[in-house]
Amino acid sequence: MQYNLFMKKCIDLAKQGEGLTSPNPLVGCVILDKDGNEISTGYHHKYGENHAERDALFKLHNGEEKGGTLIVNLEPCSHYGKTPPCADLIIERGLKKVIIGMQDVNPLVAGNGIRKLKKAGIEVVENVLEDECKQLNEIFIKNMTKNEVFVAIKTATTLDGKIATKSGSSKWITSEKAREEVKKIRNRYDAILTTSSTILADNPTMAHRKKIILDRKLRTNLESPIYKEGEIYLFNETLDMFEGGINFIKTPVENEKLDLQFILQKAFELGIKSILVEAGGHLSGGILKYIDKIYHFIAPKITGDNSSLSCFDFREINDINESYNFQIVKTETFDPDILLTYYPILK
Ligand code: AOF
Ligand code: ZN
Repeated sequence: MQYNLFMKKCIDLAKQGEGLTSPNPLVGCVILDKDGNEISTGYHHKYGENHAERDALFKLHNGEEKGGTLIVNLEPCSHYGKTPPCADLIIERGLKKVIIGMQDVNPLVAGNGIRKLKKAGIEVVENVLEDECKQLNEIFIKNMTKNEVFVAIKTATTLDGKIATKSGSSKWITSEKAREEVKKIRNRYDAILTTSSTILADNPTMAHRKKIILDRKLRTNLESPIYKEGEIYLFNETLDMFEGGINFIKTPVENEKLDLQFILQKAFELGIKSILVEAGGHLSGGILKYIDKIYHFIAPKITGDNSSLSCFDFREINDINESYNFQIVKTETFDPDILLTYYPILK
């Protein structure tokens, strides 16, 4: 039997939890009865709530899952966390077969769930749509395997890679449709990150639960709209305190710039597992060496101005071999703009 379609469904179900499950993974689950008919679905709704497998199984009461198949994008857990092990529940409920997208990278699980199922005589099929499942949980994977925050950049440029004209006029480079997509992308990240330069130039609101603001010399007005809602982490070179609802975090400075590595490390310690950078060319350029992913909207416009601002503005290179290299994994259209999604290729 081909399980790809069911696994795709698990991924789609899992995405309903986007923005709500951090630091836990996105997980979806489909259950088939012994004849292969779909009888239940579930997903991990929110951090601390039932795991996907439990969510799907708890909808069934008459034992119709007995002898059936459970499909899930992440290995069922084997540990007692906020809930008892899903592997135990699957065994108890008498399922015969379990189809898994990827092994859990959480060291508490890491293959133990699969071993438990097999020991109980359940047939396990592994690595179905593994690449897609890994991409779905790329944040969780980086957090668990590297103990580091996942960092993405969102930028919006003209065809010639400019984010603004030299007078700074930039606010609406992309269309309404593209901006709607930006809201969805933001929602996947624990925090957005921006800089004093962007606040001073655009005075944006950037609606989000958590906001990281880099303002070395505390130049921004704390009454600006961006400070009005969400948890604020204000990285700067002098103050270290909590006041007026703002976490001021004193940050080391190098070459007149806040130390980005310190900031990312500190954010992770504060429980921020993923960051979407939405700033100008200097920060996007400076942070390039730490990033995991880029969302690049391109509007069909040309400013044709040599002194317009570039989206990644960080150094001069003379040799093309010194460039950062990327792999483009997706091209989408948000008419009339496009969105390129790409990952760095490590040299
Ligand atoms: C989830 N949802 O659907 C699955 C998870 O803190 P706990 O007790 O909820 O456990 C979290 C761990 O459980 C998580 O790191 C992952 O290893 C495993 N599987 N977690 O939040 C789920 N299946
Ligand atoms: Zn579980």
